[in-house]
This record gives sequence, C-alpha cells and structure tokens, in this order.
Amino acid sequence: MEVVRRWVIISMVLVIVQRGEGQLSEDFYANSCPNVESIVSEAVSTKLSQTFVTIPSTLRLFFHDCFVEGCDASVIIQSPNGDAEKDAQDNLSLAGDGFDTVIKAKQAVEAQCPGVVSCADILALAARDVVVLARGPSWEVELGRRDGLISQASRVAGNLPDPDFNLVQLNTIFARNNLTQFDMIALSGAHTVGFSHCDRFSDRIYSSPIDPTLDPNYAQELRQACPRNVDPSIAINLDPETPRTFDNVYYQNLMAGKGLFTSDQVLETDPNSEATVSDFATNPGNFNAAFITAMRKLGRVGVKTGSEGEIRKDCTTFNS
Ligand code: HEM
Ligand SMILES: *[C@@H]1O[C@H](CO)[C@@H](O)[C@H](O)[C@H]1NC(C)=O
Ligand SMILES: CC(=O)N[C@H]1CO[C@H](CO)[C@@H](O)[C@@H]1O
Repeated sequence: MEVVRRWVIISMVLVIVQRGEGQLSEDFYANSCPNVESIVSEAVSTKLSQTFVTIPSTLRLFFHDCFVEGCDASVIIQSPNGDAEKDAQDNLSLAGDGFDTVIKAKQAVEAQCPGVVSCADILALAARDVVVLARGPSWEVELGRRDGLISQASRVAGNLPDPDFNLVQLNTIFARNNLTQFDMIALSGAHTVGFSHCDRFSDRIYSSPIDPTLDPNYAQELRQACPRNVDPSIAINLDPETPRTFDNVYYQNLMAGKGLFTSDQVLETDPNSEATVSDFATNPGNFNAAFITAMRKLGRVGVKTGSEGEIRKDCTTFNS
C-alpha cells in the first residue's frame, strides 16, 4: 500500500515537471533577461512617437501570427522568393509598421540579452503594450514561446477569417484555435483602433439595396470616403467615433449599425451573439476582462516551447 502511494506521488511530481517544461510563464526571463518588458515597452513607445499606426498594426500582426502556424513569429519572416507567410494574399494589408515595431524592439533586446528572447514573445509583449498605449487594459503576458521554423504563404489560406464571414464561420475558425464565441466577440473589439481599405467592405455599400444592417447615414459617409474606383491605398477608420482609443465604443457602434465589416455587424444582428455585444457596449469592465482573458488564450495558440523551434537572432530570418 505504502509503495503504491509513493509511486503515485512520484508519478504526479513527474507529470508536473514534464508539463512545466513545455509551458509558458510570466517570469520566464526573470533570470535570463530581467529587463525585457521595459526594453520592449520603451522601443514600442519610441515607434509610437513616430506613427500612430504602430498601435493597430502591431495588434493585428499578433493575431495573424497566432492564427497561422501558432504564435511563433512565422509571420515576420522575409523570404527572398516572396513566398513567406507575410507574402500571402491575406497579409497584403498588414501595415509595415507592425513588423518594424517588433524588429526594432528585438534589436534593443538583443543589445542587452543576446540570443535569449524569442521574436514571438516580443510580439506578444508589444501587442499588450500598444493596447495600454491606446488607453486600453493591461495584463501580464505569458512568455517562453520559441520562434517557428516554417513560414509559407501557401499555409495561410483558410486560417484567417474573412470580413464577410457570418457567426458560424467566425466561431468555426476561432474554435480551431481553442477560442470560444465569447473570446471571439471580445477579440473583435480590437477593431476599436485602426484602419481598413475600402475594398474590404465596398460590397456592403454598393449593393442594391445597401446592406440593410448598416445605419443609412453611416453607409452614405462610407460611400463618400470610398467612392467607386477609389485609390486602393485609401484606408478609413474601423471605429468612426474614437478611432485612436482602445475602448468599448466598438460595441456601441455595432448597436448603432456602425460595424464596418459584415463580420463586425453580424455579432449584433445574430441573436446568438447579440447579448454579449450589448453587455460589452454598456459595461466596459466586462469587455476589458474578456479581452484580457482572450488575448492570453490567443497567445497560447500553437506555441512552440522547450527545445522546439529556435530563438531567432534577427526576426526576419531563420538562424541557419
Ligand atoms: C473576427 C474576425 C476578424 C476579421 C474578419 C478581421 C478582418 C479585418 C480586416 C479585413 C481588416 C482591414 C485590413 C485592411 O484593409 O487594411 C482588419 C483590420 C484590423 N484588425 Fe481585424 N479581423 C478580425 C479579428 C481581429 C482580431 C482578433 C484582432 C486582434 C486581436 C484584429 C485586429 C485588427 C486591427 C487592429 C486592425 C487594423 C489594422 C491597421 O490599422 O493596420 N482583428 N481586420
Ligand atoms: C488546443 O488545446 C489543446 C488542449 O490543451 C491542445 O492540445 C492544442 O494544441 C490546442 N490547439 C491549438 C491550436 O493551440
Ligand atoms: C507588409 C508586407 O510584407 N506586405 C506584403 C504582403 O504581400 C504582398 C504580396 O502578396 C507584398 O507585396 C506585400 O509587401
């Protein structure tokens, strides 16, 4: 009996040790690079002083990184052949400033802790920092991701949501990444900052009739900002009310028919998600809490830990 009990305890300890090895933790660099958080946040602030686009572009870059191949900085790889993840059609609109934010922060980190901190972790930290700089909530970022060894444009297709998705399609693609409908609605709140090119929603305003879920006045404003045959480089605010502040106004916009994409507005028009939108619109604290939980979960998607992958020296290229 005593032997059995001892064996059970030993196996439990072994299980804990083994799981611990491959897990993320908030103090992962406590000994190896204790100042990593302040180095990254300073680099992000410097970048922000040059352009506001730093905020939305870094946040969106984190999302795209995690949904394709896991949160492993695979999206940052630059291929001489133009066939890396970032070259895929879906990445066409990723603003260069998000990449630049991570590259600059990595250079600052390398100067103090060479070869220790992954680009994937720097992107996760920077994504938190930009939310804070836009006056959104803060949270502890789990660390210990390793950088991926695969970055292929051909592996992007089908892994990112389209702006014309309905609720079932959105839920399906988020569920594949261990995220619930509740997480998905909270993460969509990232559309409280940033921009979209006209072609991502022009079908809603140039259909006949105009998409009836759009507020008619907002639809007319969109037509003015995005005339037919508009310059394809023109981009407009995702949140027409407070475009530079990370707040819950995105959900208030949805309640008022001012969701820019079908995938935004459907969260309010579909009875299966409307209650959450309505709650986030009136209770900013509930939105912030849900966003934090969802961002931490997003940061765990497909991560490489332990001896998997590598710690890239330069975020844009594999080490060897
Ligand atoms: C729910 C499904 C989602 C869809 C269909 C979607 C789609 C899009 C599209 C089409 C754009 C405009 C791109 C352009 O034309 O430049 C955009 C921008 C953006 N998305 Fe999403 N997105 C989704 C979820 C998310 C999530 C989960 C995040 C982050 C947590 C996010 C963050 C952003 C940000 C910050 C921008 C602005 C980028 C910039 O200004 O550079 N999105 N999204
Ligand atoms: C989802 O969670 C399961 C169980 O923890 C894990 O095995 C799987 O790798 C996760 N999937 C992704 C895409 O992270
Ligand atoms: C930011 C970035 O690297 N965007 C690239 C996305 O993909 C197109 C080609 O499909 C490139 O031309 C862009 O430079």
